Amino acid sequence: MELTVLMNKFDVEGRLVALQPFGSGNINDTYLAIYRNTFTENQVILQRVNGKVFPKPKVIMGNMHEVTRHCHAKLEADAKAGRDDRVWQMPRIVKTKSGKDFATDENGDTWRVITRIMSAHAFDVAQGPEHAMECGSALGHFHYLISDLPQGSIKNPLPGFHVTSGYLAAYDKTLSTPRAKKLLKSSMEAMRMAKFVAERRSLAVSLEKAEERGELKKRMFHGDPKVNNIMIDDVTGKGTAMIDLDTVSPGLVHMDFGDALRSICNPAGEEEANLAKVVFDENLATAFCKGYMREAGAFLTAADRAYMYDSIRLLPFELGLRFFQDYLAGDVYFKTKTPEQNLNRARVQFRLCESIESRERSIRGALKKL
Ligand code: GN1
Ligand code: MG
Repeated sequence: MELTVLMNKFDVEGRLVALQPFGSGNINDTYLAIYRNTFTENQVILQRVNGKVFPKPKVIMGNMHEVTRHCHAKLEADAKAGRDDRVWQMPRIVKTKSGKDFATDENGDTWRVITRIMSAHAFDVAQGPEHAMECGSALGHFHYLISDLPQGSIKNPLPGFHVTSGYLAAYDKTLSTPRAKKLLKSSMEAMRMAKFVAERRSLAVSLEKAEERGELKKRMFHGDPKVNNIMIDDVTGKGTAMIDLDTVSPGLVHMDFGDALRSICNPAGEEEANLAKVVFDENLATAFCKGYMREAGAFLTAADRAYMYDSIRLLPFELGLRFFQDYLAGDVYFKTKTPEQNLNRARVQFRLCESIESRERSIRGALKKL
């Protein structure tokens, strides 16, 4: 189906004047659509939900409906009460002309339209400590927003998501395929990375074990709070919204904390080719934590705090493992433009993990002061 025909199924005021690819997500296909009438303009985001990654796109949309309904009500009540120093925002689902939350094309693919947060941008890398602090505030505030979203109202969007032991099992299975064996044999770099994984297997499950022992409890998490999913107001420079709500579900908030830090504290970004540039920036981490604690510090338990370092170390390891496994499996999950892209993404995350390990004492010290 032509994109414009698809777009026309949704109820947006004005005439469609532009429709172009947008953003840098690794999973869904995203477009910006601009509508105008004589007086004003409407900008919305059109997205195809990746059916290979999300086997049940309808579940994703049902969850998004629940999350936005819950959070919009809370945001409006807080705004009325004058609780905050800014207007926190969250995208809204734009209905189809027949009143549905999504449309389906002739291939059975699910398409949705959401509002764009205007006069705000997300960045692919941290711009400096102030930006990092605003990212922390935005994630902390988001955790506050979803903290009382009933766990039963959300269906599992992506079974196995952020279950590191499951990623290790998938990796082991891939390792035994002829394709992976060949790739490993022909590349010293890939061999080195396999060794890197092997040396960290037991540490990779530290959070899962803490949860099994009952030390850590599931709460609502975002699932994908990387820097380019955090919208910053163009005018004030303050955080204004978390976007990409597909994976909001019950999980350990540590996964969000670690994921945000692995993304924000690596100013070289996820696609850097020069590994020498990949370092964990502790100044950015301190700034992020300051913002996060201001919004979310009150509901963190002593046990939550005790596992913060582990989460900072775990998330780059886990993402590196996911990229590496996908490289060995033939790039079936993450979108790629070049054959070695997933391998390089994995190298970056593993390098970041090493950088964190070499700073363990200092990071733990800083965490204690929070
Ligand atoms: C994927 O939605 P997107 O492309 O921002 C992935 C995240 C990774 C991220 C790394 C559902 O996120 O887990 O951290 O790539 N999302 C899913 O860039 O797997
Ligand atoms: Mg995502």
